Amino acid sequence: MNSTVRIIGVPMDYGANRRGVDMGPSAIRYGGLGEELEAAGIDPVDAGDLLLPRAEERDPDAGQPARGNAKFLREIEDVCTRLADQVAETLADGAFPLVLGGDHSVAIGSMNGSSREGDLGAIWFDAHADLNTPQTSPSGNVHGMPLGAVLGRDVFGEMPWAHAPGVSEESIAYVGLRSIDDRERKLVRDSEMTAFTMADVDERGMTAVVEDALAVATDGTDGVHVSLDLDWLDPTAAPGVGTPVRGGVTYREAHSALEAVSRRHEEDGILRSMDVVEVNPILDERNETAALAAELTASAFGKRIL
Ligand code: B3U
Ligand code: MN
Ligand code: MN
Repeated sequence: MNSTVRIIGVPMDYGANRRGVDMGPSAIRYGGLGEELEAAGIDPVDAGDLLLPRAEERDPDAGQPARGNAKFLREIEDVCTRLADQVAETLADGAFPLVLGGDHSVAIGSMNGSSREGDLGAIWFDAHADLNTPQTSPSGNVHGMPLGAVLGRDVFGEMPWAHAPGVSEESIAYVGLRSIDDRERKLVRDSEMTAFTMADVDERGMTAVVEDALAVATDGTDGVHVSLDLDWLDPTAAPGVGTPVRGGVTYREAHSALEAVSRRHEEDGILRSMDVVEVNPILDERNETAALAAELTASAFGKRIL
């Protein structure tokens, strides 16, 4: 990768089920992101963090949608609108936007900004499907809804800051799913998205699955967004996440997945934007999840063992 990487921190936890992921950007930087990227041959430029009000000062129900439950929606709209502009500006400057969350609702902003450059495919590395909407969500937590939002489902269809018309279902591939809500299962099954679960990873191996996911995300698009939710990993490898789910990806599988992404990028420059989300330093052990987030990002940008 030869373009400049611009790091954009989004210390937001409005969409999460508990506090702490707002400290993710600091923890990932402290975990060695700059050094790791330099080891990948990248010269990162840190744009700092977006400024946002503390959750305690806000009323989670003040911005509830016309139908359903979505906590802190007004605040998330404000942050994602600013983030989308910053991501679009980064791309216009010829740099690569690397967004550090924060909870997974930051992806609404990243993908809206990134898709302004042209049709965008996505690879969703996550234990969860994140396809809820305020109408289907069991929790009201927007971090379970970013794909529902960018696809403009239900009430999100009436919210231009959320719905990203440049992102279409058939260009999205999940890798590593293992925790899907009952109502959400039907949504995934009935969708045009490609879903590789942990069972597919077990059967076929990580590299083959990621290569197929890349084929889905690049078909008919001009660029790919990689969204890396650290709860994709097994909690033994990544304990510092808000919603750990056992049976996840191992340390080695995770690296091989992101290395497969970078190999494909070296061939045809497919990557356009990336976010790294859901690191919760309060629940972490000696910052190891944050350090792993930094390492995996470097693998995506071409860092190799030899
Ligand atoms: N699907 C559940 C749980 C969840 C989604 N994403 C995370 N947790 N991190 C929900 O609340 O929508
Ligand atoms: Mn997620
Ligand atoms: Mn998740």
